[in-house]
Amino acid sequence: MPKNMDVLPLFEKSEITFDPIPRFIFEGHLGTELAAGRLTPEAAVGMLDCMLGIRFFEETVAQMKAGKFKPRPDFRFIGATHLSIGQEATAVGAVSAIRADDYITSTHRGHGHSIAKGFYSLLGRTSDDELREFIGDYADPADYESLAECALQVHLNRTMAELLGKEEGYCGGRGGGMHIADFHAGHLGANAIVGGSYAIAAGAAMGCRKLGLDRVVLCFVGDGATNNGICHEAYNFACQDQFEQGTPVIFLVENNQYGMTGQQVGEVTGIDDLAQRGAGYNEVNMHAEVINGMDAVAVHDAITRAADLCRGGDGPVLIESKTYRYMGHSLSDDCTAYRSQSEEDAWESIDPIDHIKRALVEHGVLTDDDIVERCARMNRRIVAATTWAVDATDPDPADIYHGLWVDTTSEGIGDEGRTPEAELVGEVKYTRRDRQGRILYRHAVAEALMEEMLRDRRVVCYGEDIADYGGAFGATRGLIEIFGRERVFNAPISEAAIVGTAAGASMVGMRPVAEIMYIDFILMTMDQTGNQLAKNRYMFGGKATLPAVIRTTIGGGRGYAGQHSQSLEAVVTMIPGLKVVAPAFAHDVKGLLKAAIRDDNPVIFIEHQHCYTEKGEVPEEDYTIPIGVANVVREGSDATVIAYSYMLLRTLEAAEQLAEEGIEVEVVDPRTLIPLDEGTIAASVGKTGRALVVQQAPYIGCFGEHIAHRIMERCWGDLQAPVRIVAAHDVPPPMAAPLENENIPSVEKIAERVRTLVQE
Ligand SMILES: Cc1ncc(C[n+]2csc(CCOP(=O)(O)OP(=O)(O)O)c2C)c(N)n1
Ligand SMILES: [Mg+2]
Repeated sequence: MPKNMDVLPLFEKSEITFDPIPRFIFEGHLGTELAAGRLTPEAAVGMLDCMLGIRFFEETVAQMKAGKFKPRPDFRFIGATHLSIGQEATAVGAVSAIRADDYITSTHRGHGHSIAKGFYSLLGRTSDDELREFIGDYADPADYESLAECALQVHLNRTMAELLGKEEGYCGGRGGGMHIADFHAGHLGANAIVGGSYAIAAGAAMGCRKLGLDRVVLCFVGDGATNNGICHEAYNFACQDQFEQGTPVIFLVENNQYGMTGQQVGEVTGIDDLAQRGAGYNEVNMHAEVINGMDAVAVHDAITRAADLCRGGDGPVLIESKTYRYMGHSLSDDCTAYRSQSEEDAWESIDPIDHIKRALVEHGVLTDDDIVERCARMNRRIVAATTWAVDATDPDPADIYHGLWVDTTSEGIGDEGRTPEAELVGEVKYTRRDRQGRILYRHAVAEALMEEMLRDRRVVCYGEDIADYGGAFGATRGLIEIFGRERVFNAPISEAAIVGTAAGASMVGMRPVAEIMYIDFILMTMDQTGNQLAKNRYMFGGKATLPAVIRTTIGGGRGYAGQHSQSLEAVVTMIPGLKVVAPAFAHDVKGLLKAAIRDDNPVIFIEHQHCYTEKGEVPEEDYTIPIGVANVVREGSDATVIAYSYMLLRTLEAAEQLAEEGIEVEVVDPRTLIPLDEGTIAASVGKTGRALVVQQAPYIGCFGEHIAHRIMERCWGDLQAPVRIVAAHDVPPPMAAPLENENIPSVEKIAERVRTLVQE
């Protein structure tokens, strides 16, 4: 399907121009907002309360760190102490301007974001039932003057409990303060990887739009994060022209002037305002603007307008909020090495809390006495929350696996999830079978995708060149003709954003299938794959569900050398939280890909470029193959060979040769590496007493070592020889044919290794 426009060679003299990017255009104040009805007096008081909550909460963290929390003087705080004192107006002004059902992503300096999102989501819960549901068993409403007051206390208690690593914390103490998430409140998670949440937010926003949810994602990031590659990938991803209805994400850069110590202006960037970056990504400068982050009312104004733009289909929006952290990067940093007293004084003289207090009195909303009373009250809440959290339950070490995997799937979705006929842009077509009912492995991949996209509207496919072109290996060919560009689209060459957006989209209810062309490029995605996709469920106490599939390929044997021929499965198998599947046959690839798409855990699905052109019998019907179940492909009694992906095909050829010599090899295909079906492998080795693992990756640190080790642990008494491994050499894949042939295990090498094994 050709694209909608031709790109013609037009070389007329002209210049590229940018519209100006506004700075500090808000000229109002609390009075103007109250008069215009853009803020109610209650909302303004809520801003003060929420800012006080953040400040007292963080001051209490500092007290605990110093062993000076009076009610529990012996308690020693462990964990990170990135305080946002000074920045409260940005968190509160922004979160108060979005809806309770909107989402946020946050940072390592995220206490303020969490407190504010929970606070405002409770304000959005108006019914008693909703409040009671939130309170649960965490408190007795009878002890409080109102349900709302009780719910607020529970929110503060559970936030502090998470910082202290307690079971009652929002994430059961698995994440702590740097990885707190609160799914009641649409808080998709704080991120201790600087910039880590950029693509999660863009993906969540894309997901909201595709799911027809009228929601906005507010992505908090620091100034330091804007210099990380993922920032640029995420800005571009969110701005793509092909997303005609925009991406409803607000990137809110909290510019507190420093990374850890690197100064944004004059040192680690070449620009004075990070909003300027918006000009690089779309024709409207991402609606970028610079705002006064020390004034909650100004922040509220900007984010209200930004959310309106997003909901109206004009997102994304980039807002730079100028602010300042009063304390060090963490409590172990006293700041004197890199910033001056006069600079600190200048910012502290425009303190956001003093500012709103003055404004509330000036505009007759509160009296000085009211403010004293509100401060005392919030202080009592924070002391109560901290005492409660210190006394809360330590997680039981026996529960260490809690939250790693989810055991649900989308099996039961039924007809309501189906793609309506009217949404199809072309005819549903199966690949024509040959006389033996066979099709190519790559056709089986496409067929699995087609069936799952029909079955479940939430499934979308994207990746580099996967749309009109059908992917570098033709495995997605034909899908765009059936589902159109809304469901099958090309991604920019932004591997990290491809994986990160898939993670984010899956967290809001999509079931994305994203493609990374070669597994070599997965190294470009390592933060998104290893720190985000893999960990978000566990770190968030088992609350997040990430039903995303990352399809990728292994190749080799074509002279593509070091960066296009690796077998990097061990890079993903070593990260807990990812399922890893590597089928060799057309029948398996279809059944397993369908199972992977239905699985509610993230799956790295590894196809093999040499298998794409192999034929197999594949039924033209809906079937799945369970993840985590190995297949005894050939029975034998003399030795067990465990091989997966393309190495399985070579092993089967070797087994044929060996059979002619009278050596009967049992061949086991694990099909899934994580979870590994150790039982089937152990049963086979128990029978044959000898095991050889064959794989295409280099020897050191390979997944085959893990298989070999598990065999030794489980089958020690039955083994008649050491478990052996046939692997590539410990070199990057070389280009020259003789070297590459030497490197990738050949049929002859496998057969020879079995011959010696059976004699050991
Ligand atoms: C990818 C990554 N690099 C470095 C760090 C170490 N680190 C933690 S916070 C931080 C500074 C981040 O600066 P910024 O984004 O401006 O946020 P701020 O701390 O100012 O809130 C650094 C360098 C990290 N956590 N992640
Ligand atoms: Mg910073």
